[in-house]
Amino acid sequence: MTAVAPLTLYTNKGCPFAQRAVIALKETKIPHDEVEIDLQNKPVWYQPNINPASKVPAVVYGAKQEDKTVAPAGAVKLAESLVLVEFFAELAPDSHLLPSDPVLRAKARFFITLVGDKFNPAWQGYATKGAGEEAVIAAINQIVGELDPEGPYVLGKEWSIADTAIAPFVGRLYLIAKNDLGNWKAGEGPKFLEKIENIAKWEKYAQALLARPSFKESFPDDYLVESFKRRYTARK
Ligand SMILES: N[C@@H](CCC(=O)N[C@@H](CS)C(=O)NCC(=O)O)C(=O)O
Repeated sequence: MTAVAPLTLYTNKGCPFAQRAVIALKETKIPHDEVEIDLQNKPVWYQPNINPASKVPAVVYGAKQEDKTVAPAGAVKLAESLVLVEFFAELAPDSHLLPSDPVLRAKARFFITLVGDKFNPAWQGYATKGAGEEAVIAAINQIVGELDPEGPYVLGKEWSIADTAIAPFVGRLYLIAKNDLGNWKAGEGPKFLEKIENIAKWEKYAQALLARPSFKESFPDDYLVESFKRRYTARK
């Protein structure tokens, strides 16, 4: 790997967007520091000094940073999970996170638009707002149509930015369904899960995502179950 300048990731273990950045850092093996930001009680320095949008993930890159509450002279501040994932991929081209073939790059980016425009709104509407499951099944079928025929990942054998973008959300959908935590009738979560598990190509892909070490190591199941219980029960 080419030498990389000092890098600090500001993250939160419950945030799916931050998990994208963590997965990409694990896949690329870029040396870095991590700072956990408490989103319920955000440090006063975070917005003015690190990320004007006040969200995680964010990065300070390019100069040695003794004090994590401020970006030193000569460093840049970066944010937005998908921007960071591509940035890490470009810092570490050998990781193949961003394929060298322009067609595969375009496919990966197209897949990522499906995740943001179709898959995420559909399952989040179903799990939190009482919307029907039909939109989730339709989004899953559309995603299946984009998967490499052999797999196991979107583009084939290599894990890419596309898998990185969707994995945190598939993990949360499965966790919420398995533990029946959605804003739905009791028992509906496991039934829904059975339905999507029967879409063979989807299920093979979902299991490959959930088994990837970079995903598993950055997915705190028990912590997430507790936080979803608090969040979703409050809505019921
Ligand atoms: N579009 C952003 C979304 C990031 C985001 O919404 N992060 C949430 C936590 S999951 C956050 O930091 N929220 C804090 C706040 O809005 O105050 C990305 O992809 O990075």
